[in-house]
Amino acid sequence: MSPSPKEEAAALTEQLLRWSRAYFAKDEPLVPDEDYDAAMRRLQALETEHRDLRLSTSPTQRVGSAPLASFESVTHRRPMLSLDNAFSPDDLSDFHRRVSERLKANDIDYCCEPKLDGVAVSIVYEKGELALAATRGDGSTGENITANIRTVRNVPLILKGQGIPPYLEVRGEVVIPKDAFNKMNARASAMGERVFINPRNAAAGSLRQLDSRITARRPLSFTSYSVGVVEGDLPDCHDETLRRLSDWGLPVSDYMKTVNGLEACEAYYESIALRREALPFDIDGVVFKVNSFAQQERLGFVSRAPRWAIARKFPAQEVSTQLLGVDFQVGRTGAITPVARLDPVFVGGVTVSNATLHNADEIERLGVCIGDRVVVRRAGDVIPQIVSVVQHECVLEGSTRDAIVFPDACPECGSDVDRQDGGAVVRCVGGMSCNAQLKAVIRHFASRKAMDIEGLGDKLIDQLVDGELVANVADLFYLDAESLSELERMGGKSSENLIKAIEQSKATTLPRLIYALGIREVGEAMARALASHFLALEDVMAAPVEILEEVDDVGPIVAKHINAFFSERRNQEVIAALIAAEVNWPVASTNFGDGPLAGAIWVVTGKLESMGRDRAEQRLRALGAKTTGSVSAKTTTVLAGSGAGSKRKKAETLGIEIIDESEWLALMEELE
Ligand code: I6G
Repeated sequence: MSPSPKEEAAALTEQLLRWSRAYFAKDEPLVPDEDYDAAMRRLQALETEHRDLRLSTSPTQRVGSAPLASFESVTHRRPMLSLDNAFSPDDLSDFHRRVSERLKANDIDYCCEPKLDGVAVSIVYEKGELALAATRGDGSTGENITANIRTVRNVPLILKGQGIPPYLEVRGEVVIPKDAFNKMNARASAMGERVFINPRNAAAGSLRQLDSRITARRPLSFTSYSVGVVEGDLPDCHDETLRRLSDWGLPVSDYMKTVNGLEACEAYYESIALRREALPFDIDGVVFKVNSFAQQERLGFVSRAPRWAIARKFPAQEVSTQLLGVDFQVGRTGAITPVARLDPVFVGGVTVSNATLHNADEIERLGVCIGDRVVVRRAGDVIPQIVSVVQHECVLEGSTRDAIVFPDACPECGSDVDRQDGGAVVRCVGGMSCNAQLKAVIRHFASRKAMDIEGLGDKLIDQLVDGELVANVADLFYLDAESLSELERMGGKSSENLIKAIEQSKATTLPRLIYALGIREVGEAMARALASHFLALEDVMAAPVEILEEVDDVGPIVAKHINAFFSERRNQEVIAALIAAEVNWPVASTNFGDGPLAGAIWVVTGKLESMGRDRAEQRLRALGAKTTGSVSAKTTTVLAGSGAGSKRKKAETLGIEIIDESEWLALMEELE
């Protein structure tokens, strides 16, 4: 007998919850995405047909709901406090001394966690069901963002397991992981939409949406870091409590560790500081908490912060300084970028004297003028940026507060400029007759991830272009050692080495070549997607806009850029000249199952830093490998990302080769 709609909906709900828990909480997908999507569509259809089956806890309710007029206020039953900060080893040892003195003990266990740079929220579960979510606000009163939090994929709508308190308030941080942020911004820019300044702003902006359907499209992720009001039983220490939350399906930090004493806290701080750049999300320090709740209670609070916790902050990534002036730089697509000249400041571990101001829109958004005191942010390897104006003041002697005026002509070649996107982007129309554009094009073409021509540095490119030895990228392959040796600081040996490096670069791959061409908005990932979709350069070149749009992540704007690039006669001539110079790449097989990994069976597990698992599997399949979701004796290799669990263990037991992400990326470089 076939199940009733109610039974079918219940079974689908249970299955979807189990799958999504495995995917989001444990990072171990149980089924392919297509199966998940099909089950979700079936449940949506059932709920549309039978309205009474649509429960607030249904997995279908994550897609967002009709916009709110405004957010209601929520008074926190227990205030959401802030944390005291430690900015130096001395501050941390003072904290430990205070704790030890008050507890009259030296032997103190601390639970350590990275401090996520996101948005603090409180989520209340009543009888195990998500009932209310609120922002921190001023600590006493926040905003009701329940509809938005429901859309965050790793926040369970219902808790599972035993011993769940009837009333449980969980507190934690909502962030957007760095990788997802970069993809989201790349997509936004390909679609011609506004990009976000950093992951924290993007997370905050996403939670502030009155329309939760918009929030649902943002890659938000929640990590629990403590509990608030709890009616029911919990363990008697912090780390056990977090483990209990995790058992109930709530995400907690993978990096949590309990240590004993001050030295171990310092070592934890150092180890996280070293891994900071490689972590999947932005952090601004680490938090140390006295682990025992009894000891926490004895320590109590001082003003608005607990005495039992401290945030040891990393050196500032944001500092303020004076904007001294603005230069205009011409990039490889002719875009003229305003670059701020700053009074040098030490930020994020280096001295910064320049920062990007992006474009005219950004200058208007910031309301910044020359002479203003501005906040500069430097995170990781990204170009420092100005995030806000502190105050409109002018301390430059004898000068006034000057508006930033875009040039009417290209500052490099004097060509006219074209104003696009409502004036936000100003572009030199000079093309390759503008030496600044030509130099930038060659720099990109020769760069490591493109054609990888070793030894072709900026100074040399300047000389090649200024001396009219090179007028396009193909000309590089027609240089000879004799003419090179006449250039400044280029002896016979260096010239020969460069010619050798240029010669070696001819054997390339299709993704590298597509990336090297420097098509607007086509980064490495998109070049790979184009290559694996079309397999042959001629097919990418001939593809109309509609066909290009079928490729992963290629939106209408990028499709137009790609099509326009290959329609340009000059570009066709340069590509013909590259091929005539014997630039070559392996021709991809259309028959998956052939290729360097033919016969191999791969399993991809855990979290990858550089891409999603789907994309990694696609790349393996394009090389002929078969990919499966579970490890068996037939598996040949397991690619284990961070947090890989049972699959890794099983592979170890079976003696199957396990490789990590960096080894895998190196292998891909070699094989693709
Ligand atoms: O802002 C915070 C970030 C991380 C916290 C926090 C935390 O624990 C890992 N813990 C507490 C208790 C508070 N703020 C108040």
